[in-house]
Amino acid sequence: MSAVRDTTKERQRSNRRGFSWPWSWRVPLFDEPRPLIGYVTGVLACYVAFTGWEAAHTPLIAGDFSLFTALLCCGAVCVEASGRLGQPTGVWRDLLSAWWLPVALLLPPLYALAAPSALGLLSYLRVGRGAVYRRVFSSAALGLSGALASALFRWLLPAAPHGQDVSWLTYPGANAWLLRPQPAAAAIVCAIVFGLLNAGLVAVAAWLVDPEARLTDMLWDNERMMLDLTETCVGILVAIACALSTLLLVVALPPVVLLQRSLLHSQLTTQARTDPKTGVLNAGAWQGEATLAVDRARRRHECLAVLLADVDYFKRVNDTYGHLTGDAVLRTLAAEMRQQVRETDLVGRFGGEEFAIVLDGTTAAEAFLVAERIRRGVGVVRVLARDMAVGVTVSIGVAALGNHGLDLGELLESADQALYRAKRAGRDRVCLAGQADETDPAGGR
Ligand code: GH3
Ligand code: MG
Ligand code: MG
Repeated sequence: MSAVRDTTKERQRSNRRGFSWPWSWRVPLFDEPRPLIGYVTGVLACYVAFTGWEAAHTPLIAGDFSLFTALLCCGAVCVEASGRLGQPTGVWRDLLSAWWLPVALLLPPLYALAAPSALGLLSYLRVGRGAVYRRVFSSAALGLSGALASALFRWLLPAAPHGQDVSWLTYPGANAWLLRPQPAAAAIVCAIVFGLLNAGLVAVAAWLVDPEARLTDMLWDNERMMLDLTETCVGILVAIACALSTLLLVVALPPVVLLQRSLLHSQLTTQARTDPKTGVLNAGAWQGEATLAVDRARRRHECLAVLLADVDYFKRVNDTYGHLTGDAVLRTLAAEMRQQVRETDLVGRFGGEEFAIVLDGTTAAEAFLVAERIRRGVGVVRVLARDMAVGVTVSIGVAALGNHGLDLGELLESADQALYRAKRAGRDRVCLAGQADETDPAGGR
């Protein structure tokens, strides 16, 4: 305990001087769950051992080294060009694999091991700091995946003419053999292996941080699959350009930089619209989206409903189990609400422990049933705290466009009044706006 406190003090002192001492880096990793510490250490040990072995067995050749430097410079331009936009917090994606893949396919595994560490260090110094062990781990995971893809490529094509001391400016390029059908097919297979290995290594680490989450959910996510596919395709195209002539990197660089910047921009935009605690829309973003949805429904004479949900006796949860457990409960509730509605419905955090939902194309009666489903779903989810399962209930007010209001403001007011009635009637229930308690379709329950 005292060691942790001392190191934290040291970190505070060193931060004041604007410099972070290496020994303060150990704190975040050693605060993590033991299985994660073991896993990260194991991956790093494999990385070091593989790098040592490759360094001892790879002849250093001028042509290889120049190509490696050219690809690293392109990656560095990408880091610099996107760095000015800032960096999203938490897990975020970049398109740097566009440069790892050519390194893995065109050069021996040693270079694939070294490239992510070199650019990872640059990105750490130039863009953002964050937890060092995460950066080191992701560089090691990328390096190992790239090196294994590179070794596989060489195993599939034993005649691959690598390791010749060629001028890297020659045309047709020293690696033009890669464009023949068989090597091209092998390159695509290795690119897929590279992507899968890296995703697998990272997903296991994420699962060890949050064992409640399903490993398959971490691996199969539509958005992530699209990004992985784009990254792999861009990487293959850059490798092909590079195989023709390294000079073509000048042509490949601008579109990759632009893609990288737009990817980062979209992640920053999503983050600015998301409530960090619960992962649903924040109040401002919800308000904006909800106003558009209500206006659209009114123009098209379509139905739409708004739900306002408030957690019952939430203060007691905080008072009994602490605010961190309260936060975990809010996160779980938000996930449950998201799961109970369609992808297109808008779920937002309206206030502290209040959530608002817009249901497109939904009548008052249908919205009431959805609200009931949410109420029941929330009633059965539990969060573990001090070995106890903490559960809460919600009260929900429902208002429908046309029946209870003509714009978002009126709908929210009606839903709020219905919510107030639900609270007064005993909580853990749904009330429809404009109805007396006894006439609620569910009979107040
Ligand atoms: P009621 O059934 O009448 O809604 O009772 P309640 O205790 O939920 O209502 P009240 O408005 O008195 O308390 C809301 C509590 O929600 C108080 C506040 O500390 C807590 N809260 C608001 N935002 C957060 C948050 O982000 N995290 C945590 N842990 N608690 C929060
Ligand atoms: Mg409440
Ligand atoms: Mg409240």
